[in-house]
Amino acid sequence: MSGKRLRTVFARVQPAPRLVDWSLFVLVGLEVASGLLSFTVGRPSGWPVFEFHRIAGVTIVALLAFKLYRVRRRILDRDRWMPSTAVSVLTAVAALGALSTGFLWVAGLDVRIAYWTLLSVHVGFGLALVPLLIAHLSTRFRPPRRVDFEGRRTAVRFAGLVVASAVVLRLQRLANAVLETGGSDRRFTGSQPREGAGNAAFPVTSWVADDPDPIDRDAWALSVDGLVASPIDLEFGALEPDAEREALLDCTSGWYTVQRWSGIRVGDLLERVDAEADATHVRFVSVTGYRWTLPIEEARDAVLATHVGGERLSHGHGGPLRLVAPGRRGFQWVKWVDRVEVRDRPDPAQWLVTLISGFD
Ligand SMILES: Nc1nc2c(c(=O)[nH]1)N[C@H]1C(S)=C(S)[C@@H](COP(=O)(O)O)O[C@H]1N2
Ligand SMILES: [Mo]
Repeated sequence: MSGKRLRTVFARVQPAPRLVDWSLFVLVGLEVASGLLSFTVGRPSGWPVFEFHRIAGVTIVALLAFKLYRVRRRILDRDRWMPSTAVSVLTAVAALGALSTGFLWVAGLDVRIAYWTLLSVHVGFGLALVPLLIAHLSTRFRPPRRVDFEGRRTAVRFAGLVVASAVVLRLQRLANAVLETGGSDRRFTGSQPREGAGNAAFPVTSWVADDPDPIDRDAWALSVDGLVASPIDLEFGALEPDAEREALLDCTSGWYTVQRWSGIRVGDLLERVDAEADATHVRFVSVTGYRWTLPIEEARDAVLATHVGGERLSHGHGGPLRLVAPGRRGFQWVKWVDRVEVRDRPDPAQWLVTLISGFD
């Protein structure tokens, strides 16, 4: 097809500019929301969050193609540059960065860029896109017009676009399976396997910046307190580790590992201190202040591990004691635990605390 023909076809099929722009805005918002939400999903029943995120990502590619085609001269023609063009270009770069890393990740590329996994870079682009898109929108704001959104044809076209995106994703998955890329043995979360047993089998990961000095086991003690009849301080030698549990750790940076963890069952610990009747939650606190809270029934079943794959937990993996919370994402598996606090309510502030605990 000649360039001219292509342009005519493009001009004919492209939706109204405001429809494209506002759809992009809404879809990016939904992507940021579903991407962040996906961080909290660790059980297979939550798969729709991930599928939605992927399908909407493909839909954005199509809409962004229309958009970039439409504005190409404003960007390529230097005489038409305005101060706001810089913001527009940066917004496009962040969007293309998020899309390309997302697609390479889905296609099975499993590489690190400096310290970060490809998936973490994707998250970085996505988060950078939020302020850029808001700035871009404030410089180039055009209110949505009813006429651009009305009509059956618009609705049908849009539905067609979404269906086409889902089909593209299916074909992509088929290609992964046929080509046996790293894309085929991943979890529903997109995470890729790290095989083997023990400390060396999987990476040491920090959620943001937690990096405490190695802990001296002889100076360390675990305190169990809060809504309990008899709080205790347990030295390492007094832990009596006798529980064992196979559990899957799934990090939001895109890898998972199945390990045999051993240590103490939190339920045994709670019996030992005699948790009170109105207790509903259990908070696990790290020496760094990092913390996470589980509902008490779930907590009973969790393990505070001293060992992984038969080896003493290394410092990097949270030794002397770390939380093993099956079904939860990795960032909730608190490392370097030195306090267990029985409570009668959840802990919304934990979200903020996990982000800043590494800075002092
Ligand atoms: N105290 C503390 N616990 C933490 C973290 C952290 O930064 N600080 N990182 C979490 C994250 S994001 C993951 S994926 C797991 C990683 O455990 P690993 O380093 O043993 O692989 O620990 C979690 N526990
Ligand atoms: Mo993680």
